[in-house]
Amino acid sequence: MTRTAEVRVQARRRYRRARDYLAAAMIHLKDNVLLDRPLRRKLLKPRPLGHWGTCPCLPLVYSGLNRLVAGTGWRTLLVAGPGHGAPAIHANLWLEGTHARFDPALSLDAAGLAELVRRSSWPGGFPSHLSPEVPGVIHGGELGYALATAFGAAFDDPGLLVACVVGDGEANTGPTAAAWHSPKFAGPRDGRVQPRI
Ligand SMILES: Cc1ncc(C[n+]2csc(CCOP(=O)(O)OP(=O)(O)O)c2C)c(N)n1
Repeated sequence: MTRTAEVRVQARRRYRRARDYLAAAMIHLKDNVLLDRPLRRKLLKPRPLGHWGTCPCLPLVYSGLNRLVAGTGWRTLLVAGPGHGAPAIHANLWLEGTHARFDPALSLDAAGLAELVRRSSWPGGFPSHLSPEVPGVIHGGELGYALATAFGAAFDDPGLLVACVVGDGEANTGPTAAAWHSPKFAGPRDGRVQPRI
């Protein structure tokens, strides 16, 4: 591996560790996000909303798409179905500086980091699911409509690249079962969808 390639791989590993740590911290920590004090029970959120399981997957897709957008400028939409994946998306929004651009309290420093972590799963903080008040998010909250939304966006705009992640819980919903039939409605000028399971 060349030196440049090695540096890139290392950078991607560091980014992955940072965003995964941030998502876990958002779910569980009230404070002490830099872990510069001993971790005590009173620093943990008593009733975390959601779970860690879905968090490593979503950023993998998110940062892969980011790379594509940065390299090609391709118009892209990510439809994030997993209901408990909000911390993972927030972690990316914070690391890339989008949060700070729209809300100075979420600055790219220790104070902004503490605020990001405090707001997750906390009264008056972020909603537990992604919602339109989060920068870049246009819809969210109710489980079942990710696949239908993705098909609709792709049919409507053949030049738009749409990636859609559906969780196992959402896959059990009626709207998702119906959405698998969407290609039957595609006309000759509509965008195409290539599902991958
Ligand atoms: C219509 C509807 N029913 C129930 C819920 C509550 N709910 C939120 S997330 C979730 C589980 C989602 O499971 P999955 O799709 O596997 O996503 P993950 O848990 O991995 O985030 C449920 C039932 C909801 N948001 N909308």
